[in-house]
Amino acid sequence: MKLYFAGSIRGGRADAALYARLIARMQRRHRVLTEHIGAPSAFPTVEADMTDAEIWKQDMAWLRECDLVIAECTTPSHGVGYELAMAQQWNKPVHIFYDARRAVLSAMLTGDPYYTIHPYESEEALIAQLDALLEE
Ligand code: 6K6
Repeated sequence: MKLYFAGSIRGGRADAALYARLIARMQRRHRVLTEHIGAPSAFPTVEADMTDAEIWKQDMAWLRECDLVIAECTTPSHGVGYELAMAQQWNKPVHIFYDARRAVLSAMLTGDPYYTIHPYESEEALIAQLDALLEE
């Protein structure tokens, strides 16, 4: 499958290392279109030469192309919220993961039956849920 992984960039990079581990896990059997989200630097340099308009255009093309959206939403992000709404508009299946020890999700996500929400309380539990979803 072609996966669109969404995670915070300008919303804060506290979970960037976690994103990288999740992306590596998903890449064992699937193609992750947005692998730069896990880049270790404060902001991904892969697209540093791109304007915001170019970033938006590229990301929307990948979102249209993907089979499934996986979002890690523990760190709140305007961009991820926007992507989740667009994914719904384009009828993409959306799975949202968040650390219930550290975050309370927006009611705009938990209240919308379109989204499949996966709270987790340890990284091991998160990986197990992700593997089950992707049938590893
Ligand atoms: C270079 C320097 C600063 O930012 C960059 C590159 N920025 C982005 N590159 C790729 N995707 C981005 C970028 N900014 C936002 N996105 C998309 O929005 C990603 O797909 C993320 O899932 C989401 C993050 O949004 P914010 O609001 O946290 O930035």
